Amino acid sequence: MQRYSGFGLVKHALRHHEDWQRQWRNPEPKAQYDAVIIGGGGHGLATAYYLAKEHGITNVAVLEKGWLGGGNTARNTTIVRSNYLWDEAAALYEHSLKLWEGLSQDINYNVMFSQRGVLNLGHTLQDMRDIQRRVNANRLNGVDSEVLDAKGVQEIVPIIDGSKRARYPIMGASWQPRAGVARHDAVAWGFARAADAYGVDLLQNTEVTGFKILDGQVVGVHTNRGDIETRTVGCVTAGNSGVLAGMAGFKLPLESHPLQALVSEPMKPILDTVVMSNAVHGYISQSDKGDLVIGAGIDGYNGYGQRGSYATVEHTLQAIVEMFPIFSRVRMNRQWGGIVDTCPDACPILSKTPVKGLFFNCGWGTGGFKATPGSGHVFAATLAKGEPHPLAAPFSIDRFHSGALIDEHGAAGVAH
Ligand code: FAD
Ligand code: PYC
Repeated sequence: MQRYSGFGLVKHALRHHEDWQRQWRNPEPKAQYDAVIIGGGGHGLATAYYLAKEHGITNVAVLEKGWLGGGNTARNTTIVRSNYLWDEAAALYEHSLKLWEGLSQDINYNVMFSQRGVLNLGHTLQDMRDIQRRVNANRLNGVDSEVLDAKGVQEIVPIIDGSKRARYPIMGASWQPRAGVARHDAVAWGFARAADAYGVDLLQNTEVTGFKILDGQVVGVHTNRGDIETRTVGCVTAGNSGVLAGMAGFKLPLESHPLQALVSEPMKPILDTVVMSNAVHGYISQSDKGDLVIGAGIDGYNGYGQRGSYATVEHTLQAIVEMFPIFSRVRMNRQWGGIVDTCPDACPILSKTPVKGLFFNCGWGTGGFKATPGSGHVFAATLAKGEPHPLAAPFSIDRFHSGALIDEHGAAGVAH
């Protein structure tokens, strides 16, 4: 892996943008791998990286039907936090947050992780009771979390409308100082480059079209580039996971919905933290380029189109302008959508399946970006050992039979 000194960076900045070194190889598929990961998003790439790094399993392919990071990974609003209510979820997301804190160094790629803090606003007495409960639970689990009153919110975000005239006046917030944002495509590229350096084959434009299953054991996958043999498959396909489960002959309790985001024209620095409101349904931060990064709620219908409806954009922008009248004349530059896979309890699935050797990592819904390193880390251990990592065990599909659901609707960034 090439490391650049300060001088090297200046040299590259002055040079024409030519002869760039490829960040990863572009190999032909082999006939057989020890493990195949389906889905070249952040979670799939992180899984491949940790399989190689932590478990010495390097004869691995990541099969991606499009381009690496082109799914939800590079379509999200990049919010990273770990302030979940229940012990199982807090442990998983906090594990991830700890990995974020050393990630740029670990993969030698600047993922621009910025711990600028996240505010989850409360607008009603009931919101504030829920915030108090969640902050207490967070603190018991060693997750940094505080309750702020309205004045405390205004001190952190002076430009927010803290007046009583707002439709939903701000009564306070939860505040997680270690939370923040990261550059999403850099996360995919960084994991890709680091996995490739261990010898993992990253196969883009390679779509899985079916599974080869013999006596209840997966023995390979069919792809548009031919068949590949393997006895270990990790399926990490987010909004397409229901489709992949169908190919393997079982159903998962998932619904796929469009979720959209938008960015404004760039501005001088004005907002140095992340503000989220479930009640008015909008969240906002400012990127290092200066654009406001704004997220909406899901579109209520099911769909696989990577775009959302205009009505949702309108609703979200109303919410943002209501909280930040100062932004009322800012122009929006771009808008896009992803397909999020939502579970009934707003928690992910990290699980064995009825097919031996076939594992699923999905159901992250509207909130999986923050989990990227942690999810990859525990899923790699699960694939390597054939048994769930202790942090993954509560997220098995068995919970939908046993009733041991982990209801994180309150902590999910976007209601669904
Ligand atoms: P993806 O990045 O979607 O990767 C799955 C990959 O599988 C895709 O690249 C797809 O092409 C590939 N694939 C599918 N089918 C096949 C097949 N048959 N063969 C081969 N490849 C296949 N989360 C947060 O934590 N914070 C946020 O602020 C946040 N904001 C969001 C905002 C938006 C608008 C959206 C859409 C999502 C947001 N999320 C957020 C959720 C987050 O983006 C996802 O949970 C996370 O990125 C999922 O990562 P992944 O690697 O599992 O999926
Ligand atoms: O899970 O924090 C989150 C989130 C924010 C925006 C979308 N998801």
